[in-house]
Amino acid sequence: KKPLGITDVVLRDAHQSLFATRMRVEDMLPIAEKLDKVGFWSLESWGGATFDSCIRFIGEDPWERIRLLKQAMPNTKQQMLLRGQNLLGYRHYADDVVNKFVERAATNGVDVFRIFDAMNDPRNLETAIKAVKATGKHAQGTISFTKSPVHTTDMWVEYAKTLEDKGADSIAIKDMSGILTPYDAFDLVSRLKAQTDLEVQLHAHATSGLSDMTILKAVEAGIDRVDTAISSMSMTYGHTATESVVAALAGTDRDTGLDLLQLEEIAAYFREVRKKYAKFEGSLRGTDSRILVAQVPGGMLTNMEGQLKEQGAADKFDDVLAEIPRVREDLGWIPLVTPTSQIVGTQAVINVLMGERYKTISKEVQGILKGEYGAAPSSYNAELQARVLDGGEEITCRPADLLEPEMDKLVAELKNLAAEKGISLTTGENEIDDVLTYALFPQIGLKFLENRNNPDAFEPVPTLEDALAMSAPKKSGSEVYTITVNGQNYVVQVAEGGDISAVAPASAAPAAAPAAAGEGEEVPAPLAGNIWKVEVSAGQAVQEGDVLVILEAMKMETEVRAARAGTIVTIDVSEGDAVQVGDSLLTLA
Ligand code: PYR
Repeated sequence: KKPLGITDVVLRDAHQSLFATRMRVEDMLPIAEKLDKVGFWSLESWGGATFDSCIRFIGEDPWERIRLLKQAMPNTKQQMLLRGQNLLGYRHYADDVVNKFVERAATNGVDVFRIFDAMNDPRNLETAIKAVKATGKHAQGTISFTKSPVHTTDMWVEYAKTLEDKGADSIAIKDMSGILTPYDAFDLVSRLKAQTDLEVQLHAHATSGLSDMTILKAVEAGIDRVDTAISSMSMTYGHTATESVVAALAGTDRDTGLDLLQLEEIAAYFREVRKKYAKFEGSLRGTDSRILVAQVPGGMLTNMEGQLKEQGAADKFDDVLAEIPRVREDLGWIPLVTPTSQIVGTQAVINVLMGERYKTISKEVQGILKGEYGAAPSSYNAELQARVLDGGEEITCRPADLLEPEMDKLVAELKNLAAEKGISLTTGENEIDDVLTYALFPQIGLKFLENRNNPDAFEPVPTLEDALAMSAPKKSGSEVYTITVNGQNYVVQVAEGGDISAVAPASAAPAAAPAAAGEGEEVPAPLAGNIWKVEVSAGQAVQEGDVLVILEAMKMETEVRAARAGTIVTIDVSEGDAVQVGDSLLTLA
C-alpha cells in the first residue's frame, strides 16, 4: 500500500484562482485546528500572489499571516509557492535577497518551498533551491507545464533531471492552465518516476475540465502526491475537489487515508466564508474550453476580466484571448505563469486596445526580449527583438549573475525613507522582514508599511451583508441612467412607469475637457492606470518616438511615446495620479 499524499491549496491557490487572492487570515484561523487534524501531506498557504494581495488590497502583513498559520497548525507542513529568482515579485532579485527571503520565510513558518521559473530556465531556480537546502526545509523543483510546438515529454524529463542535479527534493508538475491531458500525464509521470529518484507531485487546474481525469491517470502511473482544494473552494478556475479524490481512491492501494466526514466540516466552513467574497469571483460557471487553445491559467482569467473591465473594454475579452498565443509565440513560446502570464496578458491587451500590435511594448516584454528573464524555450520574433535591443546585446548568462548584492542598499534605503516619512518599522527579530516587503514591492510595499495600522487605506473587510446587498436582483423593467448635474455625475435607476428608485453619485470623473484650439493636441491615456513617471516638462521639444509618460497599468509599465515631433504645451497629470482611458496626459503642439 502506498497512500496518495494530498496538498490542500485552500489557503493559497484556491482563493487566488477563485476570488482574486482576497481571503483574509481572520477567515483562515477559525478552521485551522480542524485543518491541522486532517493529515494532509502539506497545506499550501503562502506565496504566489498572497504577498502582493496582502499589502496592496487587504492591508495585512504577510509575514504575520504565515507566523499565525504556522502557530495554529503545528502538525501540518506549510507550503509556499516561490517564483524562483523573482521571489514573489515581477523582476529578478540579486542572490543575497533570494537567500535572505528564503531564510526568513523558513523561520516564519514555511516548511515546503515549491520553486518554479516562468521560463523553465533551471539557472533561475538554482539559488532558491540552495537557499532552501541550507535551511533544512523541503525544496520542490517545478515544471511550469505548457504546450507548444517546441515542448516535448523528453524536454520535461531532462528538465526534471537538471533540477534533481541542482538539489531538488521532489518535482512538481505545475499545470497552471489545466491543459495536461490524462494520457500525457500518465506518460510524463511514468517517465519521471523511472528516470529520476524524485518524488512527483501534480498541481492541476480544473478550468478546462481535465483535472479529475488527469489526476486519476497520474495516480495510476504512480504519482506520489497531488494538489486538491476542499470541495466548497474547488473547480472552475481552481482545482479538483479533495473529497472527490479521497472518495475515488477509498479502499484501493492508493487510499489517501483521509476522513470524508472531517473534510465535510471544513467544506461547510468555507462554503459560508466564500459568500462574503462574491464580488471578486469570476463569471465562469463550469468548464471553459477556450483554455485549451489560449492556455490562460485559472488565476489569470479572473484578473484579465477585472483588468479589461477597468479599461472599459470587457467586450474585448475574446480578442485578447486570441491575441495571447500570438504574443507567446513572439516571445519564444514561454509558458504562461506569473510573471510571464501577466506580461504576455498585458501586452495582448495593449495590442488589442491600441488597434496595432506592439505600438507600445511594455518594459517587461522588452526585458524578456533582452534576456533579462533567462532563456526562453524557443527563439524570439527576430524583428521584435532587434527593435528592442536597438543594437545592444542579448543577455545569455544567468541573469542574476549581473545583479550586484542589494540587501545593504535596501536596508539603508528603507531606513532613510522611514525617517523621512515618519514610518515606524518593525523592530526586534523580525526587523528585516519589512526590508524584504519593500524589496519585493518598492511602491506598494512602502505604502503598506506607511499605512500598516490604518485599515482605511485598504479595501474594507468584506461582509456577508454587503455581498447579499450586491447580489439582490434589480427591479424588473428598471433602467439605469447616468446624468450630470452641475458637473457631478449621478447614477439614477428608473423603475418601470418612470419612478426614480435609486440615485447615487457616480465615481467616474467627467471626461477631460478638450484643449482649446491653438493650444495643441491632447495625448490621451491609452490604458487606465497610475502615472508612474512624467518624462517631459512643459516647453520641452520632443521627437517622434520619445517617451512622454510611463504608466503603470495592469501591473506593468507602459510607455506613452510621442506620435510626432512637437513641443509640450501643458502637463495634465502628476506622478501617482490615477487616470482613466482617454484622460489627457499632456498637450503637444
Ligand atoms: C503565482 O506565482 O502567483 C502563481 O500562482 C503561479
